[in-house]
Amino acid sequence: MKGILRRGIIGMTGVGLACASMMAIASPAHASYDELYVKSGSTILGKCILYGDYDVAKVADWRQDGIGVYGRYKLRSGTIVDVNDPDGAGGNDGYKNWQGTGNHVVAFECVARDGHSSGWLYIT
Ligand SMILES: [Ca+2]
Repeated sequence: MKGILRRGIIGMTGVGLACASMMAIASPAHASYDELYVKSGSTILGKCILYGDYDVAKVADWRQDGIGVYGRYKLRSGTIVDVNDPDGAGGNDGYKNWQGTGNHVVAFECVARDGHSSGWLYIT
């Protein structure tokens, strides 16, 4: 009786592990969300986001001040791509998608065209 109970518990643990590994396969391999703000003092000039599997970029200029904001995204291939939002807080966010290209972002920074920068964030 004791032996059967113990086997039952061990069996359940095995099922639990199988479920956990199946869930890991079902979910995206590198689901990500990282954001950077570019600021002038305490004023936020814009925001740059990386999401998807480190392969979707979105850039938003927060202030209609005549100065655009761009995200500078460095890809695994070594190519650097600037994703631009010209100016203003309107709905024209910069957007770039590398899904299905086999490429993804390894580092990015958020830059205002007056020279302010968030500094680089390296994806590890
Ligand atoms: Ca602006």
